[in-house]
Amino acid sequence: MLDLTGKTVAVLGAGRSGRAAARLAEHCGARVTIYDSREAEEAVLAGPTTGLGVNVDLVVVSPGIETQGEFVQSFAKGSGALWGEIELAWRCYSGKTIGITGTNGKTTTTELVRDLVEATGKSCVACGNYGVPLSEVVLYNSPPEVISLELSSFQLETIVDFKPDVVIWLNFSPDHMDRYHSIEEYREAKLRIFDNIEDETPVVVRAGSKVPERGSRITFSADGEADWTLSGDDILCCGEAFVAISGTKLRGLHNAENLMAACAAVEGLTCEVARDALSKYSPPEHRCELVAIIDGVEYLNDSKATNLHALESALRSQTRPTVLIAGGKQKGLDYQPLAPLLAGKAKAMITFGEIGEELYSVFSTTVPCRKVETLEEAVAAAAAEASRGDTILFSPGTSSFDQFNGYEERGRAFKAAVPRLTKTL
Ligand code: UMA
Repeated sequence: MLDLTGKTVAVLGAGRSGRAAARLAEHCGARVTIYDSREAEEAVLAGPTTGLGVNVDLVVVSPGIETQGEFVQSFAKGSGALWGEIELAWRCYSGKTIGITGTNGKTTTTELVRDLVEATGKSCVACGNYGVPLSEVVLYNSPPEVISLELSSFQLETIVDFKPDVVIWLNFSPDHMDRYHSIEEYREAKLRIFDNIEDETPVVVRAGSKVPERGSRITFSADGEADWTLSGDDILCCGEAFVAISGTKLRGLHNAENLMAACAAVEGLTCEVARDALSKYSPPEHRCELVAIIDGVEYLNDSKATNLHALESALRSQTRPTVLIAGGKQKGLDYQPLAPLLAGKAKAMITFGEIGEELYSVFSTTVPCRKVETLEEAVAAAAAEASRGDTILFSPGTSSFDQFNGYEERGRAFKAAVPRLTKTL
C-alpha cells in the first residue's frame, strides 16, 4: 500500500469517488480534507469544506471537476503532486488492471470482461466510471486479483504513472463538448490511456483506430479485416469460430464488437469457457435491451443512446426492418449526417420531445416520419408502423432531460409503455 504518513492531502469533490479517495488516503496515513466547490450536503471526515488555494502535499481530483478550472488550479499552485482518483487508487492496488475506454460500449465491455475473467477462475470486480470507484475496491478486505476498469476521459486526464496491464480502446466519436473546447482535446484526454504502457502490454483496438503504435496490438472489427471478426452469427478468432452471438442475450453489431474486445482481453480464455459464461450474461438495461417480442415485432430499449454516435451504432447494428423512435432534449447536435444511414436502415421514424420538430423537419424527406409529443405516443405510433419481422428501436440520440430525470427513467418509461400496448392490441 502507498505510504502517505504525515502527508497532507486535499481531495476535491465530495461525490462518490472523492469520498472513497479520502478514505483511501486516510488509510495510507495522510491527513485529509475534502473540499467541494458546490458544497455537497454529505459531511465526510473533516469536511466537506469550501475554500480555495490551500497548499498541501497531494491534491486528488474527482473526475467531474474540470482540471483546468479555477477550483483545481488554485490548489495545484503551490501544492505537491496533482493526481486523479484513479492514480491514487491504482498506486494502492497490486493486482492486474484491464483498462477499458471508448465513447460507447464501455459499460457492457467492462461487465463482459469481469464475467469472462471470473469464468477463468480469477476474482474480478468491475469498477471505475462503471459506478464503483477504484478507491473503494482497493479498500476491500480481499481485493480482487483482476479489475475490469471502465475509464472516462475525465478520469484519464489526471493520470500520471497509471499503467493498465491490458488496454481496450473500443471506439471514438464526439462527446462531452460541454467540458472540452474541441474534439481533439477530448481525444487527447482519452489517448492518455496509452501514455505509460510497455511494448508487451496487450492493446485491444478496433481495426483502423487512430491510436499510438504502442503495446502489442490485437484488432477486432465486425465489418473488416482484424484478428477478431464476425461471420454471420459467429465471432471468429484468427478465422476460427469462437462464440455464436445467438448463444448470448446481446444484440447488434456494436455488441458483437464489445464481445470481441472482451474475449480478446482475457488471458487463458477458451471458447468452451467463454460460451458458457456468455450464455449466462444479461446485458445492462437501456442498451439495445430486448424488452419484448409482440406479434413478431422486437422492441429494443436503447435509452442510453444520448448522442448521435450511439444512435448510429444501434441503427447500423439492426438486421431487420426497423422503426426508429428518436427524440428528447435539444443539445445543439447536428443530426443531418444520420440521413444516409436512416435511408438504408429505417422503414419509418417517430420523433418526440423537445427536439421532435427539428428531427421531423430534417428527416421527413428521407423516411416516412411522424412527430408526436410523448414517448408513450411514440411507442403507439411505432407499433402502428411495424409488421411481423420488424424491430422497433428506441434509440433517442440525445439526452432525456426535457421530459425525464435521466436515461434510466426514460428507458423504464419505454418499457412500461410496451406492455400497456399489448393490452390495447
Ligand atoms: N464538484 C465540485 N466542483 C465542480 C464539480 C463538482 O466541487 O466543479 C463536486 C460536486 O459538488 C460533488 C462532486 O464534485 O460533490 C461530484 O464529483 P464527480 O462529478 O466526480 O462525481 P462522483 O460522484 O465522484 O462520480 C464519479 C464519476 N462522475 C463523473 O465523471 C461526472 C462517475 O461517472 C463514476 O461512476 C464515479 O466517479 C465512480 O468512479 C459517472 C459519469 O457520468 C457515471 N461519467 C461520465 C460519463 O459516463 O459520461 C464521464
